[in-house]
Amino acid sequence: MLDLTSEAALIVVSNRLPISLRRGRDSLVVERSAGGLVAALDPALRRTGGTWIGWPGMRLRESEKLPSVDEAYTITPVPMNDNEVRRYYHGLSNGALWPLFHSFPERTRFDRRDWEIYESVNERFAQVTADELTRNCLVWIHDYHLMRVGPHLRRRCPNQRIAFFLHIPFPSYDIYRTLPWYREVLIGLMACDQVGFHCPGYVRNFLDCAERLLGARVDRDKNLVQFGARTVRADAFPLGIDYEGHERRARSAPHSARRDSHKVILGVDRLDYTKGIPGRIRAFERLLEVYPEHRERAVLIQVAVPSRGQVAEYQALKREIDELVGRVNGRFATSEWSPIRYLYRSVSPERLASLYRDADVALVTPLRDGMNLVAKEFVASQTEDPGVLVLSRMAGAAESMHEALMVNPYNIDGVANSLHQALTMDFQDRANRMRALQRRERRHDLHAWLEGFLSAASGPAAQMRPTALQDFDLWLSPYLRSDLQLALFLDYDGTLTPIVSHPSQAVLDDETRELIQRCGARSDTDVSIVSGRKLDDVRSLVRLPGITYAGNHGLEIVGPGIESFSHEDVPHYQKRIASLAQELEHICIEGAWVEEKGASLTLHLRALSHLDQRSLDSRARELILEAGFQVREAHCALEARPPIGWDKGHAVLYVLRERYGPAWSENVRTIYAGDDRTDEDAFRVLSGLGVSFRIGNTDTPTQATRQLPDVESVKTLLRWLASRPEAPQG
Ligand code: GDG
Repeated sequence: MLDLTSEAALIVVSNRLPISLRRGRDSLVVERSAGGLVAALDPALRRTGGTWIGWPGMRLRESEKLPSVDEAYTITPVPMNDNEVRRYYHGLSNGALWPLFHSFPERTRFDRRDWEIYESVNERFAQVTADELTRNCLVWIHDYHLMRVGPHLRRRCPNQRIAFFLHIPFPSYDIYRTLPWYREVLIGLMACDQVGFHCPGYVRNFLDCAERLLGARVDRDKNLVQFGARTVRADAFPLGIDYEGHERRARSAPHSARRDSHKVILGVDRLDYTKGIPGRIRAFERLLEVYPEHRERAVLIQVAVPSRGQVAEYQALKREIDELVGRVNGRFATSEWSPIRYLYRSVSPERLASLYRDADVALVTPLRDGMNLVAKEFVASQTEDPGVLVLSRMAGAAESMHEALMVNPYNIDGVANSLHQALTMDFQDRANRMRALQRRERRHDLHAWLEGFLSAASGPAAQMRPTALQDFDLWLSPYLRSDLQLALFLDYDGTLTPIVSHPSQAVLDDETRELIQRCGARSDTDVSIVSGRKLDDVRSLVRLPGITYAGNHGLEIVGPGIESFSHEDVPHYQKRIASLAQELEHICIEGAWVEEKGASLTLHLRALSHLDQRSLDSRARELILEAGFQVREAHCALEARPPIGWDKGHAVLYVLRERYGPAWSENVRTIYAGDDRTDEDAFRVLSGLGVSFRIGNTDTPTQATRQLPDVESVKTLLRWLASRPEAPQG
């Protein structure tokens, strides 16, 4: 377990820093940022010390440094240029992810260029973070702006403990899958050790998406996801507020000289379409229509803090609210009373505390909200005559604040009725409800949240139970049919044997050989080994008769009942590969070596340091391309392949057509297991037609149906296939 009391043990990474910069007349001016995230994390870092990494909100000039800030922790800025702010922040984060994650797919704008900049800005955050790491620290990434930091950081620091918290909802599978980069974003979270959400419902959505869209293995009892060899824990940590701080501020906040004789209904939000402000105003209008006794007796005070003003959607929303406020005030106002007081600005914490304390009703009606802290702050600030909370069921806060009057913000009549109920509720009922709400929020406050998240994130690493036979029952039983033959394709290195430093050490163990033999001996199963190795090489390693072998990524194929295949262009490229091999050997440094494989070759880089790999890699690529071959990446290796347009996918199709005819997909079930990028060609041709497994870790999207962690789990697959009941003959 990490000790987070030690110095600099926590590194917080978020889009914005707890301070914002502004260019003053002759120097930079530092201002503290407001908002839920800062309120939550600042106390954590003050307690543990550490570093907060984020964007300072403006572009620093070359010569400018961040002014020194008297903080209990270090602040490290991540620079961004205007185009990056436009595409990463306004474009992808707030124009695509924000609406999608709040279940407004019709408001999303997907632009590939935004995505590319999002990816590169996330990589920069990862680089800055990697430079700040101290021994034994915890990196805690926040929110939807930074969902791709994980893999970039993991690549740089494979053993770093990384946690992530999402402050907004995680949408359902049906909505989430419309994101063009759904795989990349999920893989981004899979690089973390602990992922946190506000509510159990968001955790469920995330687990569903990981299972259905990535083929990850999910344990819903323990909230674990296994993706490749990584296990990620996903839990709900409902955010609380600094309860005592709000209570204290409410007790000392000034009372207005003229106590309002009206009942006050309060709304406080960033001006955002998720917050349901227009619906709230309409519900108040309906209240005045249907319950005229509230005319001249109730006012709605709506604080709307300007937000994301550059985005067209937000400008349109502002106009809509202006018009609605004008309409309702014009319709009902008298010379003594105006029904809506609309404050389009931020108010000071003291003023906010007075507003919270003196409100009779807090009207919190988001159409969707990750949590909603306003509801909680209102409750903590109710230090005098108890008021009533009217709360949207669509806010995460509704999952725990049971004593609020719950409303559906889309049902305007319903909200108006609940408002009436709140305004006319007797003292005893108000006091009972408020006491229960306060007790809960006091107990589950910000400190409890921090405690809970940090102890989970710094606790022992999660381990999923090994892949078991019952997993394959679930995944394969619905697919396989007793009246159809099974074609089983297996890659060799990394699938049947672990990746080792030299290919000659990749020897098949007896148990695996026996399992393959048992599968091959079944009358209902045909086994093929598909490898990048030379045909003779793979055949002599597996040493099993009666099965099909495809060598050299399928350029050569032999097997029972099919015509042997050797691609017609192979002899031509065989001649040219020898001279390329010589050139590559010439540039090899110690630890790198060339394996000739007939018409192709592999440059092995496994034994080199990361730095040496990169420098040799780029020189080798040039030589391979100059020689007229294609470059393919493999596990710590580069392959030179003849530009023949033939790969493992073609090989699989050749075997399937040869053996089962052109309409093979109606006559046979197909399973393919492979660990490498070269296996992606096979996954692609089988997508929708067969089941494929990608073995081991990958931080790049795969076309495979499912992920398996390791060679051991492939053995379990073989054991399941070898021992499943055989259909009676005849
Ligand atoms: C995101 C999620 C989740 C508002 N107006 C003023 C002001 N505020 C403060 C409130 C509160 C914060 O801003 C708003 O927090 P919310 O939770 O209501 O909403 P988001 O900003 O959308 O926050 C949300 C949150 O992250 C935390 O995870 O709950 O679901 O969307 O603290 O007090 N503060 C001051 N003046 C204002 O005029 N001083």
